[in-house]
Parts: sequence; structure tokens; C-alpha cells
Amino acid sequence: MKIKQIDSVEMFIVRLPLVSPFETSFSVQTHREALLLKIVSDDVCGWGECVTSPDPYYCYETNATASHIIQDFLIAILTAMNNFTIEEVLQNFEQIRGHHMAKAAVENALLDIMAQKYKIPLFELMGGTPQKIMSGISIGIQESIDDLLESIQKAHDKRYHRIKIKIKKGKDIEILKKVRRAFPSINLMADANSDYTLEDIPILKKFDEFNLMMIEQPLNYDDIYFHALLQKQIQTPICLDESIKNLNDAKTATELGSCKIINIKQGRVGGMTASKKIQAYCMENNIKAWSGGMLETGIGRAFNLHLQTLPGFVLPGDTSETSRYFAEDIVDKPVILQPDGSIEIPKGAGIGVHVLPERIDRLKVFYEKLV
Ligand code: OSB
Ligand code: MG
Repeated sequence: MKIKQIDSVEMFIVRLPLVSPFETSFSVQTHREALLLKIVSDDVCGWGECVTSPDPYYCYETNATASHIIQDFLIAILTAMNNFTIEEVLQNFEQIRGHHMAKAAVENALLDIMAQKYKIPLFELMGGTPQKIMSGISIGIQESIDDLLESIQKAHDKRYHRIKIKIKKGKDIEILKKVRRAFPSINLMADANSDYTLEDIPILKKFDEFNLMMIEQPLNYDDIYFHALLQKQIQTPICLDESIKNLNDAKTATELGSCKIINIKQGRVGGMTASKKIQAYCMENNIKAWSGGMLETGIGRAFNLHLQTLPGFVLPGDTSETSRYFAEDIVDKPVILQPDGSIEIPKGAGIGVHVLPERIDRLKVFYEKLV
């Protein structure tokens, strides 16, 4: 089906307090400032969430760069088109280099519209299989080991399918030792967010004794080659996050042996369609994939849930329940874990969550009508 024309485009930034600060090796986040797009086309309203933050500490894109690219380039391209498919939009977006998160946000909204036009859930439009989605939680660096053990205990009681802890240099071996002593058999992994270098190989080798599912992004955020050298020297499977920005990066990493696992964040790789291609490549090339998170609101998380119905997503992702992030979200229904720790895909056409205008209105710190 084609989209006839774009009727309106609105951009919001909402600021939601996190239930607790989220500390990584690169920053401490106390709020999620989410850039949202509301696009109306052929009388259907679609939503997209841009996974950028206000700061460029995870990657170079920020809410400011994304709103610039969306407003001055992507929406300009979009509104110049008539009677078009989403594939044609993505082709036209290729002229703009990088800025994947900005592109993904626009594609999000168009996919939500398209699925609603067909009156089917987004996963069906994507070619996924309806199923329960596995859950996972990402626990930030804590003040004390007791705080960390308590957070892990809570997540374990909720039956999260795997637990990821954030680590950094100096907050690693001793912590992992204590976590493993307290929880000898949980599915555990560690995310370093690029805090190590090859000089740290003696430390990174010690991770092998903790039976981790993987270590995520140990080395530089844009490195692929040195991760291959590291993987040869450690047993713990390496998972790449920051370094994989597109299918070509996934191929390079696979051919070099830089990782055994890839964290696919739909925003980081340029959207749902790009993610689908990467998961297919991973499946064919014996790389395990999972869906990462960026502390999304219920809008972005709905996209991540639909994405995980594709067969390449064989490991639990960073998809947690709403209450782990926010006291109140901007959508209904909130994500909750089932008694077995799984998550149901939102029902209904499109992304299947209902965006609450009153909440957006109350939490917004920026608004502009672009079209
Ligand atoms: O490295 O995976 C990461 C959040 C923000 C930026 C980077 C990362 C993360 C997370 C949280 O780990 C994942 C989530 O629960 O959304
Ligand atoms: Mg990560």
C-alpha cells in the first residue's frame, strides 16, 4: 500500500523522571528526554520516538542534531513526495549520511501509519511471528555492592530472563565476584560501554571465570578490529553495541571475528527495516542477536517489542517493564512482566499502544508544528 500524502508533522520533547538515576561508564541519567514525532497522513496518526539524548555521550547524535536533521532534511524530503512507499522514503533518506536515530524516528511513525492502514499490528507488517517476548533488565552502576545485590534480587524475583549490569574500569572484577557468589546460576552479562582498551587484557581475561553470557562493548565505541584481537584472547563472548551502526559493520565484525553476539538497537542502525536486514544476516552467519534499549518511553519500547518477533532475536533483550523506568509513562497500556517473566506484544493495529495526549501535554518541554 502507498501513502498518498503527509498532512501534518508535530515534534515534541517530553521529559520523564527516571525512577532511579541510571549510571553507566559514560554518564548518569536522571531523566529521559524523548524526542517524539506525530505524523498524520491519509487521516491516520502515527508516532515515532527518537532514541537520542540531550548529550552526545553514547553517540554523536543528540536531540538537537536529530531535530535539525528531521526538520530541515527528512521532513523536507518526505513532504516533497506523493503516493509513495516507505521503501522509497528510506531510499531518499540515504542521501543523508549517518543520523540514523533521526531517520529511524521518521520511519517509526510511517510504519505505525502503514500498519494501521492495513489494520494489522506492526509485527505482522514486519513479517514477524506473534509470540511472547523475552525480558531483560539493564542495571546501572550502583553506589554500593549491597544496592546492586538488592536490585539483582528484585529483578530475579520478577523473573527477568537475563540480568545485565553496567561496569567500568575499577568497578568490575570484585563486583562480578560478589554477584556470582550471591547468584551462581542467573543469566548474567556485563556492559562496559567502551571503558577498556587492549592494555586491559589482563583484567578482561579475568571475566572468563564468571560464566557471563557476554561482555558488551568492552573497547572503543567505533572500533571493530581490536575487538577481534580481544575475542581471540578471551573466552567470554563479545557483544557489540556502539560499534555496529549498519549492516556493513555487522559484516565486518563477523568476518573479522570481533564478536559472537550483536545488540541491535533499531535507532542506532537506522530503523526497523535496517534492523530486519541485520537480524537476517546474523541468523545466516551464526551471530546471536538481541534487541537493545535506550530507556525509551512506551512508544519506543513498543517498536522494540514488535521488532523482537523476528527470528534472529534469539536472546533476551534490554526490554524491561515500564515501572523499571518511569512512575508514569506517556502510553497505555504500560509494559508489565507476565508471571513467567515474558512480555506480551501490544495488541491492536500499528504499534498497539495508546498515546496519552494529556501526559504529553504535561511533560512536554518543547513543541513545534513542522507541517
Ligand atoms: O549501552 O545498552 C546501552 C541505555 C542508554 C544508553 C546505552 C545503553 C543503555 C542501556 C539501557 O543499557 C537499556 C534499556 O533498558 O533501555
Ligand atoms: Mg550497551
